Amino acid sequence: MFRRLLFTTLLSFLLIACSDTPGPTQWRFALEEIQGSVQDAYAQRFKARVEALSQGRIQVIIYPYGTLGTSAQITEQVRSGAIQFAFASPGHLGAVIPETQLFSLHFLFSDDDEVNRRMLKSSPTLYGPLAEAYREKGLALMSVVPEGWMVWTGNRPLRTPEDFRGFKMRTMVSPLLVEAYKAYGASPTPMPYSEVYSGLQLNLIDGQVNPVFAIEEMSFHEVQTTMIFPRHLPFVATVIANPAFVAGLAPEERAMLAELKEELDDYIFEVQERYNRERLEKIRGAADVEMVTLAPAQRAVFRRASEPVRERYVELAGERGGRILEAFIAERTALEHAGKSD
Ligand code: 6CS
Repeated sequence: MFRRLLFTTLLSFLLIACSDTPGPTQWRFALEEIQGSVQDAYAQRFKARVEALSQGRIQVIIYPYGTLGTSAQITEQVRSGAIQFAFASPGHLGAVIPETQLFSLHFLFSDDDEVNRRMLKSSPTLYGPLAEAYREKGLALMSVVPEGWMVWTGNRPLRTPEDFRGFKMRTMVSPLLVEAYKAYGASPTPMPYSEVYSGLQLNLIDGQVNPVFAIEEMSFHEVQTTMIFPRHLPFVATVIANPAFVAGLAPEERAMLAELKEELDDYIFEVQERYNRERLEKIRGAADVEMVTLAPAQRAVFRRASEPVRERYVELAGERGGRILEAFIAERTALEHAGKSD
């Protein structure tokens, strides 16, 4: 009797397990940043909206930095289709897609944040020829996302290129970033994000560069005495997806992603501004960090020193890279002039 009951129970468990009541489709989204970051805010909102709009048919699983490996490994997982979505910072992707190193060129963006917001949201150059370069390397470019102006940190102020002499500046791993800091006379030291804190602590590097929110959440300010605000480059990340996955989506799912891109672009612009503002206050309250804002004349010296790096970009990114750079500058200039005549 007991044996028959056990058999029937096991059989019903097996039938339930094998029944074809479908569970939700899972979309995996990997981050290059930890929980509480700008990328996390983007992915959390993406998850909430996708799950609501699909009425639970799609479930989004978020993998914060540290769960799936370095930026390069995450990108590879998107390319292979193991995960569907990820953030990929051009600062790490440049060795694979040289054209994306456009976002590593200092003093290329406008001083006007509204111009930059509009460029990143809908520039025909970024979503045209740059997206084509991503496609050729097996990645779909879904969006280009701002994360805030980059700030240098060190144990001394960096006000002139002379201050950079012999300075071991940690950079992300794209080749052009190395050139960018060599142009100031520094000794650039590329390394993954996860090694920066210990690198600073052990004096393997003298400084690093990142937006304020990241400096705070990665605790870099605890092992540095000085934050320098040069407004030379906003941190830009790209959202990538597996192209075969995107091509296989139903038309209404693709339409949902296109709509969400617009919505999330506006959302994340506001979030990154708030996170950078709030965390600067947090750093001021928690640590005795010297804050140095470069004056226009000091920025002009760095701007001049950075100019030859544009030629290097064209050498690395080729003819299409050259066209992307020219078109980007033309678009930016047109938006700046339009803004002045409003
Ligand atoms: O410095 C880095 O490597 C990282 N910084 C930020 C703000 N996001 C991701 C990236 O890997």
